[in-house]
Amino acid sequence: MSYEMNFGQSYNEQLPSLGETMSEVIRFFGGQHIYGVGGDFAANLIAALSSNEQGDGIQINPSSNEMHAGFSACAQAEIDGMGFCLTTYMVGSLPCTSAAALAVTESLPVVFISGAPAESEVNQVAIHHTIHPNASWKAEYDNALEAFSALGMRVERLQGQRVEGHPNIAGQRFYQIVAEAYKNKQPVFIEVPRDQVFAKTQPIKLPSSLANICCGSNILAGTELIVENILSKLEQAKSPVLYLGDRLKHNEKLKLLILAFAEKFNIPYATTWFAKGLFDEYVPLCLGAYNGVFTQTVGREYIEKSADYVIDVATSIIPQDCNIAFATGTHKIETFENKTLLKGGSLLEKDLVAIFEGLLEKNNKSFDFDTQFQKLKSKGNAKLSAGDDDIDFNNLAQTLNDLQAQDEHAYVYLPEVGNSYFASYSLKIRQSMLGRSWLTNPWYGAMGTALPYARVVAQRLKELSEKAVQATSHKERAVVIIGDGGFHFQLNELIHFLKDQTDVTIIYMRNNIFHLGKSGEGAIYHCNDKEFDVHSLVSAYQGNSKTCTSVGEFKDYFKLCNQQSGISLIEVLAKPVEDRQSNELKLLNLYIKSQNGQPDAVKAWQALTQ
Ligand SMILES: Cc1ncc(C[n+]2csc(CCOP(=O)(O)OP(=O)(O)O)c2C)c(N)n1
Repeated sequence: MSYEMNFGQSYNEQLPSLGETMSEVIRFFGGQHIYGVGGDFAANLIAALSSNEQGDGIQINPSSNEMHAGFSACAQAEIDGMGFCLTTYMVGSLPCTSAAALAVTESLPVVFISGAPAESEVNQVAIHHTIHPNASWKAEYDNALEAFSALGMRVERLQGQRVEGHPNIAGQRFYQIVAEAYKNKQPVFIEVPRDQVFAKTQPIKLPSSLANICCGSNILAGTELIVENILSKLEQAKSPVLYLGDRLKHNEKLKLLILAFAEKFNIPYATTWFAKGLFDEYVPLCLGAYNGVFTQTVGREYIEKSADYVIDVATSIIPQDCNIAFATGTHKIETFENKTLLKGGSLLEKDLVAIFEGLLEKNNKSFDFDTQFQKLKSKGNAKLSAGDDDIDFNNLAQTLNDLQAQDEHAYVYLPEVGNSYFASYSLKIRQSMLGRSWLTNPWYGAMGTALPYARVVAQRLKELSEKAVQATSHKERAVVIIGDGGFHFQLNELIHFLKDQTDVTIIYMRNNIFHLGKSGEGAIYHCNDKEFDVHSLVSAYQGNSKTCTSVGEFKDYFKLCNQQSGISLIEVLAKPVEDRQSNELKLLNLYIKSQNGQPDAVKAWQALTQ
């Protein structure tokens, strides 16, 4: 064991343990929290990483199960920039594969850390929690590594010293794998043998800051020429538009540069569906999210009728069906001729940063966006719901928009996959302290994430409001919109809102079935029972709830929820019928019917899209 033999006594005395190095690395990457579930193989890791008496460790938050821990780590990656999940070996890590697949798809740097058998345990005997039927003649130890690897992730089991006196590089490997997640915006999976947690490892010298972790500056050549080309196109244009994709999610620097560019030239910007939530939609230049016929805003009219040049930034390489208006042919930007594509190919989008820095150095014209937009705006005023209308998916977004318009505090929306997800594209969002006010997994589309996500949002809002200098009458609020099927997927996570003493409003869109995608009357679509009393459930969690039937009643109770602490739930009795659907779903259903050749639908679709 002795390093002294090799590098001398003073070197030996300053060696940290692997656990200490891991803790230092996690905190370097901004991780103050880990979401997880314990177990015998993770016990040493938990002891080594937990907050110490000086409070300079990490807070380990227990989740209801490992999949939820993984989903909460994904939410953490969305809002904190990096997520951390800790589980035990196999039984604990394998349930995280679903969250890991989400993280791969949504480009989230999440570090999945799993305990593992001690190096000295391997090859001696089959180990509990491994995949080992009683007829096996050989023990397998690597199934979790292989499972995560099959998702296309970088995986590694850290290893200790092989020969006495040799260096132990486990700490350094941990840093390198975590840094890789950060640079590539992809999850990684790391197993840590339990006997290595307290073993000494070679000390590492962390970079001075995250900005210095890698890759030098932009190495793609030709920036000057690209900048000149964009400027000359701007010179010709009257009504340019920036179209922004979700690769901006984790690049605050680029986001700020683009905003500065938009302001300097007075160019409006829209996002893809997947980048919704990144920008304050109350800012005059922000046109909201655009997705062809599925968008019902004045911003869409501007894009389709006025725009004559599009700068498309940080959108995906391959067209993604739901982001290009479900291939209905109505996504005008997808087929726009006069367009510059800036996809970004460098790590941390350094190529795009260089281009926008270049553009900002130039003095160019300021476009007359405002008068053009005002003209369109005065024509298309949204129809407000009467207060005595029944509240349902058809008027939910408008109702919430009315509430948000009158409230300076942002609602951070967490729409769950199902009808709620589609309805949420008509929400107009304010900027929140978190930098995100609409959070889901829009591309992967996994049900079961809204409460694990909302837990993280509610925790961060609580921490930030406690730190805020001025106490406000009420704070920003996490608002979950969720079907009953989706709610019942994950309601065990509610216990953590009670335990964490955090606040959330849950809009429970109850229709007693898994409605979205329902195709038939089979038992499989029945996710609820009409006798189920959601109010008794909420009161078990010490929350408040009410069934609201009219728009007016919903508004009054929603405002009251904003003042209440803990869990507030609004039950809406949603009718699974066509005219109660959100605009987005009505259109999607119409399109599907017209594709199926139903004559009325074909006519209606043509009228809509001509
Ligand atoms: C993990 C997962 N399982 C299944 C699906 C497929 N799916 C999408 S929406 C949906 C039904 C949603 O029902 P509910 O939550 O009740 O909301 P509703 O559509 O009725 O408003 C299902 C099963 C999915 N997206 N993710």
